[in-house]
Amino acid sequence: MLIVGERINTSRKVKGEPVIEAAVHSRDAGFITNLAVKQFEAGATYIDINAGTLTSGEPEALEWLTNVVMEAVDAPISFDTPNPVALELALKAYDPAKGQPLINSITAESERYEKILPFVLEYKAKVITLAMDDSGIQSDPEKRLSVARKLVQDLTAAGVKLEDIYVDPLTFPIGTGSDVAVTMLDIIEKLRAEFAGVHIIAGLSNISHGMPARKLLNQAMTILCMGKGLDAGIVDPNDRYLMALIAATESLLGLDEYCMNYISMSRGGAFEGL
Ligand code: THG
Repeated sequence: MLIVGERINTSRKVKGEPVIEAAVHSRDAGFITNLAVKQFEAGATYIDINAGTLTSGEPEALEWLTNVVMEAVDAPISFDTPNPVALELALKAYDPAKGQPLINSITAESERYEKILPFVLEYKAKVITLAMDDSGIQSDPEKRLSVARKLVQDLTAAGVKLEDIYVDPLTFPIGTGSDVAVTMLDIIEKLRAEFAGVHIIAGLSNISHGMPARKLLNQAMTILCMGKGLDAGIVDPNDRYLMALIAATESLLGLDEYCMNYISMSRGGAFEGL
């Protein structure tokens, strides 16, 4: 599974404190460097950066984060913003030698689609598509699926390769309705059946928002989604138990030939104490 490390996000709180936002405000490069290095060492392929809570100054903050993360690790970046100005400034600062950038995200909302698509093409980026349009987010799985389908069709018609598209079915907190996880699993299953070559990604930590023992819900949801065909996740790679479960699940799903990766992780000590 492609792991996108979620920890550099100004909305994240540690013990109730907005520590990431504070570090971005004070341009504390050491703090951000540490988050990037720890996630990379734990197996994140992409490092997501999100400065969305900054009401003003998001573009400069995202540009600064881009430079700090590039300095810290040899990993490509996931640019997590709906703001085209912030996205452009960050992409301009980005060195493609770090790998193909990931634009997080585009939607079928007409204005957002038109503003973001040129960056996907110009920077030959991978792109996450959120299944929402001008009517908002549909709770009906068939309707949400049809928005996802249209995005895949429009993007491929515009010249984006299927393998560069990451469809995001949208993860709602389980506290907002007891059917939201089942709906999401249903959408993933149908997407996988319809588009064999597309990637499916989700911000899995959203599922537990507002709940106790969040990690358990995140872990369970990640495994359920993988069973339906999810092949990428915006997750906390520093949750060792989650990373171990992902490796175990890949073996069980036949995605890890001869369990080579599972065995080598075990030999390397990744499961010690679990
Ligand atoms: N889809 C896409 N992008 C996304 C999301 C998505 N980007 C943002 C978000 N959702 C994914 N990232 C996070 C980051 C942190 C948390 C949830 C989702 C989170 N963190 C805990 C908190 O703030 O309380 C802290 C957990 C910890 O200790 O690290 O909830 O759905 N495309």
